[in-house]
Amino acid sequence: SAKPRVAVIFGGRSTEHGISCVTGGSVLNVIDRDKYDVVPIGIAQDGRWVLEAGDLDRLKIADRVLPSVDATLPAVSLEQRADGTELVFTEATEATDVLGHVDVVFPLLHGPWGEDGTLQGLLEMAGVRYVGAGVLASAVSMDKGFMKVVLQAAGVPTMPSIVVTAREWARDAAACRARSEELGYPLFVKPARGGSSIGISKVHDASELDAAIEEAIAHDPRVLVEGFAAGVREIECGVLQMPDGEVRTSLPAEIRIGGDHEFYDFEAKYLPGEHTEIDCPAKVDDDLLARMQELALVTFDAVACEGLARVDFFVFPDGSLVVNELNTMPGFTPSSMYPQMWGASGVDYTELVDLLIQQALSRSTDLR
Ligand code: G1L
Repeated sequence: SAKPRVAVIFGGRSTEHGISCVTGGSVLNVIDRDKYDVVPIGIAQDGRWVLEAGDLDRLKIADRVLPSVDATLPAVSLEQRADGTELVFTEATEATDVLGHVDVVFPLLHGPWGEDGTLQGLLEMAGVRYVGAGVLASAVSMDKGFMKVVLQAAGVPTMPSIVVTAREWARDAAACRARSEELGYPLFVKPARGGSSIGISKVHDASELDAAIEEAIAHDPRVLVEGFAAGVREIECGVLQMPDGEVRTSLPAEIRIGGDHEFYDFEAKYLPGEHTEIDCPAKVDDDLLARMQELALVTFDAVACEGLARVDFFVFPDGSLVVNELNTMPGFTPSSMYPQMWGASGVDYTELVDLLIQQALSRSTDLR
């Protein structure tokens, strides 16, 4: 058939395997089957690639348990064929080519081997198009330390920070402590990579610094020590590239953290309602809105992002802005912030998924 074939890839070897499966289920649920041929591909927790069945009910939270990819499903593999530059998915258990060429991949994978540019690199090598950010933008925005370097070079305001590596810490912890303390307490200490909030601590004084750095090093040998922004509003903005290449920004949303949560941590993120409140759209005046949307675009371009991004800001009481992070793979269920912000801006979830696929299909597979 002439329908473009879309492979939705989800699961993966990450702590957010289950979230990724739920997201895969949501995306698969809204892709128009009259317009696209859809191939659901799961990556099991052990890294095996399998062909998922058409049954999408399985990819839902049931009795508070997240779904996972079943490694015993038929295995699929990628094969580069002499007759074409496109990716070929071949069911490994049979000689027949069951899937054939794939026109575009929708990669829903978090953390290492997914969000960090590695899957994107595999797809580039195979000459297959994919939704979202490319290799460099994915890798840079995954690493909070390198992200700062790029944003600062582009003149984008960020919170002051330093990077401490495991090697520097082992060689001269006192020097690392001194560099950290120049930022002033309280501090945030975070593993440089890793999307979720695991390994992050808020450090109130010198007595807590060593443990926080060691905890973060246990998750990543590169650690970001960052100044803490007290009394700021946390506001986010969606960026979406249209199939014609134009880049648009959404209305922003605000996260208000309550209770005993000192920041938007893992629990606050995944148990919404209990600890956080979301204002979507955020209550911002026209001036703040315009500055935020402009800075979101500058940030998107600074990392040469493509397709989509969620840009997270801190807004100081005087109205000044800093960029906290750019997320190339934001939460993407219908109730997640990014789809909600586009919903408030007139683009519903079904249309959002379609626009992202169309944008990816419009790309060239030549050197770019
Ligand atoms: F493909 C997109 F659009 F670029 C994309 C990819 C991945 C959007 C959003 C996500 N998000 C996720 O995969 C996840 C946050 C659900 C991973 Cl656990």
